[in-house]
Amino acid sequence: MSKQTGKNAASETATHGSVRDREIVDAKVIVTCPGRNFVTLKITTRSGVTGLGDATLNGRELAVASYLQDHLVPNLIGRDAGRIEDIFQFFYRGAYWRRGPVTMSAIAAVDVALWDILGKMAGLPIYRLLGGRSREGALVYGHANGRDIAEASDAVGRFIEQGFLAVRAQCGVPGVKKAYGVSSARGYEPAESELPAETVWNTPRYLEVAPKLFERLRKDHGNHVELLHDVHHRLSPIEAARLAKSLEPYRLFWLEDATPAENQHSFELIRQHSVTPLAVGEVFNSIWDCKHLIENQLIDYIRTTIVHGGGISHIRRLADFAALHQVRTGFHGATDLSPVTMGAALHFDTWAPNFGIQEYMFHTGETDAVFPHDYEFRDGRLHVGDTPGHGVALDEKLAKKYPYSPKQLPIARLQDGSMWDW
Ligand code: GCO
Ligand code: MG
Repeated sequence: MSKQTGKNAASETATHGSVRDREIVDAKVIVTCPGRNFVTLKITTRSGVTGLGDATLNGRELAVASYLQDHLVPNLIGRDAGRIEDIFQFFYRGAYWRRGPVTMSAIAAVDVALWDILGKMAGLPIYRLLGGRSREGALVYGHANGRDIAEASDAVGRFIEQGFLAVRAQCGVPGVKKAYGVSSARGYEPAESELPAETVWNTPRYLEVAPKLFERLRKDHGNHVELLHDVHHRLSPIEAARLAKSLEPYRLFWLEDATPAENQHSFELIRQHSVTPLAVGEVFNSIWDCKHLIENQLIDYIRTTIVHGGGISHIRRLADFAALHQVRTGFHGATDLSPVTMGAALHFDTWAPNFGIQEYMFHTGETDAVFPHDYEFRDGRLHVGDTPGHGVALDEKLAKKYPYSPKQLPIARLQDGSMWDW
């Protein structure tokens, strides 16, 4: 059988794109750096319909670009763009080498571009293809931070003034030169140098300051705003348990990445000691990374989003599995995820019955100009538009003006020089 034809091919109607219309004739990898690097895949069908998928993996962008260009693109040409599930399986099972962030980001770009094409051919936004609206808008949280507690509290106040109902708060740690999540003058963008910046971490100092930050935030801003915090994998399980317990009086919406989760059993220890809700998973790339965490209800929110988790097709499976165990979604949405991922994620958020919250950091004006989109922030929530597909475009001419610029994420060491988790 040829790549693109099936038995019932002839009976498919032109309204939904005939098999001939849907044949993939081009797939192009576009790397651009409008303020930061992004990798985008653009798939074109014979009928001229195009779809976009994000493949950005912060600090490892070119590995995914090559995976796409050298290994996936040659397999896409001639294939039926309508066979989204089969193409996912072809690349996931067919490659023999399963999972991993590079593979899953590349597959995600293909998958999202195909869902975009499906939406455009059907004349429907993706949330309608998934099953329709479950809510009016997706609750989002912004990033407030400060060099000390007072500055962080002022920053939280500014987010509340802008209408945010949920805010993540981070502050500097006395004695630590560059604490995770605290902005430089240019705003928070962790991949800032060609080779990784070295930072030094101090757990006891951090464990002292974190509860004080939230005590102050509740005092200054009351009990109704939702507050979140990201530990960024910097604690051992027992330290994480201690922090989660000490934060209980301040009723966090979630405590994120309290400890690394390669060993999913680690979270059992945190759970035994605390009722602070837990979120994890921005570095995961498949359902297998969180199977034990979810089925044992060791977490409350799963953070794995579309770009690093194989696209809509795989993340839908993950979200449905999470729903069985009352775990909600809380997608990663830092600036290294392009507006294409944000657009696709918001369609998912609008549909998913077990949606929890969506992270929302503002992209720069340059990024927004390269990726025009129809989602918008209103009253603490992001709202998708009704443009067919995911509603995010790419200005290729403008993108060309911003060539790739090598940047890596920082690393962290302990005071004695040993490597730690950044
Ligand atoms: C978050 C994340 C980011 C990551 C970044 C890595 O919760 O938003 O922790 O700040 O560090 O996305 O590429
Ligand atoms: Mg995080």
